[in-house]
Amino acid sequence: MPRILTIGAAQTGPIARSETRRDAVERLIALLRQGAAAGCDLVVFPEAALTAFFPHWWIDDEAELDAWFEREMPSNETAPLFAEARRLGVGFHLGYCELAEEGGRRRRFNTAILVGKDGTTIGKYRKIHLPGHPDHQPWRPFQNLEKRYFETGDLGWPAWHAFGGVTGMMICNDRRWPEAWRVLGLQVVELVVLGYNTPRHDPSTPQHDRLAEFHNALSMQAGAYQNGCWVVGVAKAGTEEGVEQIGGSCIIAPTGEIVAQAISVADELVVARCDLDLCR
Ligand code: CDT
Repeated sequence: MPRILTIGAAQTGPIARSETRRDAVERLIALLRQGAAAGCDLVVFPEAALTAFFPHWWIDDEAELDAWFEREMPSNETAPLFAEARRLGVGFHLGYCELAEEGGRRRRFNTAILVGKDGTTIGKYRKIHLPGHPDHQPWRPFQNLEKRYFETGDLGWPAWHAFGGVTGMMICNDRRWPEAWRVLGLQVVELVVLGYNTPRHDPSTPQHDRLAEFHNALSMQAGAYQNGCWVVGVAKAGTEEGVEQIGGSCIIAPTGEIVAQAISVADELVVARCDLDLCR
């Protein structure tokens, strides 16, 4: 008996600095509805899907920085996404920036959650491989300040029995590192979902700019093939506040083959019927 899971990769185009959470959530709900109409069990959204990717800017005012983070999930602004998921009976994966009060201190993480068809949160992952630099480097055309704005994730790479299989999460830069895949592979993961914000231009290695899409696909296709799992990788794509980000959101079979791929750098849903038994 095949174990078919219909999955939507819900790429978004850029989110403007001026766009509110409500605006962003409306766009995500529109994609979720398209997913429901296409029979999706699960819709996968990008990394930091609720705002522009602010680590590209130097921010030294704490209150200004905090404004880019979510203090609770769901919140008043994001609750409609959870409610719509429950109404439609479609699960989702969402990346967002998390401000937590833990152990008597404020902690900031680049976080993703997996939400079930009933709108309840199944699991949370906090990004471990934070790229970039912790200091202001004005020579760059844009910054990459994840090492400044986020703590290293402290939840490991758990896998959950969810959506009829074993499901794990990564976030963006994690996909480039073998141990992220292997920790999940050793848990016999059948589906890895991840979002990314990947600039085409890397100021520290501009000779790699021409390889941005290749390295994205290479990392995810190799991870799928070497660990015998489905992979869904979803971009926030297009030119966002002057930074060009790659698209290429795709769904990859355990053979390493891409079975569905976005063709735009805008809001776009691509769907595939994924047989989890192919992982065997
Ligand atoms: N968001 C994120 O992790 N971006 C990084 C940029 C690295 S520059 C090569 C990524 O891995 O895509």
